[in-house]
Amino acid sequence: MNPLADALITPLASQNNTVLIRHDHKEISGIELYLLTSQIANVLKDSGVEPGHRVAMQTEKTVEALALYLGCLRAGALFLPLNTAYTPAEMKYFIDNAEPTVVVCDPKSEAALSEFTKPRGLKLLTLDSFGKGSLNDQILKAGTTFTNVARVPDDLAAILYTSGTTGRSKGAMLSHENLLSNANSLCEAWHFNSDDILLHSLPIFHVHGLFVAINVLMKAQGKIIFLPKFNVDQILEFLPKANSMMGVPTFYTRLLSDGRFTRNLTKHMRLFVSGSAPLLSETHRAFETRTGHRILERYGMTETTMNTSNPYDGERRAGTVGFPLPGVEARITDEKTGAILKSNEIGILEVRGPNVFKGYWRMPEKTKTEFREDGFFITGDIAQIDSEGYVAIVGRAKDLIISGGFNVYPKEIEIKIDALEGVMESAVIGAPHPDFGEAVIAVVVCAKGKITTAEKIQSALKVNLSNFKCPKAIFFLEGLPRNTMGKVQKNELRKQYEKTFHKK
Ligand code: MCA
Ligand code: AMP
Repeated sequence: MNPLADALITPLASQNNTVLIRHDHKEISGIELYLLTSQIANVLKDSGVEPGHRVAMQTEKTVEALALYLGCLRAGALFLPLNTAYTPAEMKYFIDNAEPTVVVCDPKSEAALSEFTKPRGLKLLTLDSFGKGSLNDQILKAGTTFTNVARVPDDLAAILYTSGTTGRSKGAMLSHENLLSNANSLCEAWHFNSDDILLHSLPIFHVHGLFVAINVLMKAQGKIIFLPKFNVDQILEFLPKANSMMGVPTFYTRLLSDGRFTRNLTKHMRLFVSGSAPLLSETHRAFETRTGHRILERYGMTETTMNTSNPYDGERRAGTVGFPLPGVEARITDEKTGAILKSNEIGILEVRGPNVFKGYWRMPEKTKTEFREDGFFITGDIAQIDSEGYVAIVGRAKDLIISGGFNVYPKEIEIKIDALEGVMESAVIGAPHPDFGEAVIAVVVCAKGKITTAEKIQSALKVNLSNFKCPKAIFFLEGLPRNTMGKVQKNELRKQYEKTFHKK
């Protein structure tokens, strides 16, 4: 038994029909993809990967990268996908923390990454955006049969890093059961079956693109139009071939701002799903007015995969994330006392179910503080459940910015800004942004008698920090607003700078 491989990968072996359609229109059959996963599982085994070992990947989105995920499942390894925007300095932390046996990277970052993979004796393989590189060289020489490594539902399948309020990233450990139970629930909830063709333009290094989109379509044995990234022209080109799409709100606002995205173009579509960040009610309404489709919004987290979803058949209510998925329990508690609140009361959202992760990698103490004694996981999202059971996310207790679906924890950036020459302190906040929903801005106080500039700060940050985390605007103040306890009043700053990205 290998729960995920049995459910998602084994059926490919007898699928002669197309399962993936690439951006260049090349079609890949189930059998071809299955063969590739066998070869990759053999490459991993020959590279010393044993069950439970980690395999890290920071590459562009290719069929080979997807097959690496599937090959890891078959080999009993833990897949560790990493954002392509991470700089080598950021990558070093993940590699030190997760200690993968194999790291697969883009050839462009091979030299930088080998500086720390080599001394640690880790195997570094490359995979470029055309699927070529040293991983592919080994694939070509590898055996084409592989017997899946046996796994039980509680065994880990993946580690996905999520940043934290302390600025240190934590690896969320997800088991076979976590991922499979969610894929099963979503297939049922969203009526996916083998007739479906999903337009896939999300990255595959996060839960949304990988475990929601890929696992669900593979479980349903549907087809995936597998695009390297979100690009409006490409979406418009492939929409007529698809019947469903999943995306972050930025995808939908970008499509709406293009006149070619019409009711006619979307009339054959069965489903549009949104998640990872709040979908504004105005976007929900504008989408319906333009296309006649009501976007189905759902809610999840790296630690839990999907928790709630608006109904497929019932009312998809704008501004809500629907009902808990089958098997998932949700409740609202008082942030300070932990007391369970009644319907319509606002508090912290807690969830429990087979989807909830096994804890943070090598952080047992941190894991403990995020769970209640009765097994509920404290999400850190502020929510409300109405008398009909609809969950609405109304805010966040955690200091988190979600920009275009990517999470940014202010602390990580504040630490970096505060360490710069001429800076006394800083506060990093999110400001409403027409494209990204929220964008990162920094408010900086210069050190006494010293002066620095926004340009200096930007260029210093860009050396080691992912682009999406770098502030899109920097402001200077004489001092940060604080309450009587000395805590920085970020709400005041958010109000002061809320119009930063307003369209003129
Ligand atoms: C790119 N940039 C960004 C972002 N993406 N800045 C802030 N936020 C971003 N998300 C930077 C670029 O580096 C560039 O910087 C500038 O902004 C303009 O980039 P642009 O070309 O417009 O961006 P893009 O390449 O088109 O990407 C935008 C995107 C992408 C398509 C929205 O960010 C994306 O695919 N987001 C999806 C994220 C996602 O999958 N999240 C799911 C997480 P410069 O000008 O300096 O070069 S999973 C999750 O949250 C949970 C579990 C859930 O519920 O799903
Ligand atoms: P991550 O840790 O990257 O998985 O991000 C999870 C966070 O994204 C959640 O805790 C929420 O704050 C947010 N999120 C995901 N989906 C939604 C949604 N539909 N509406 C509002 N926030 C969301």
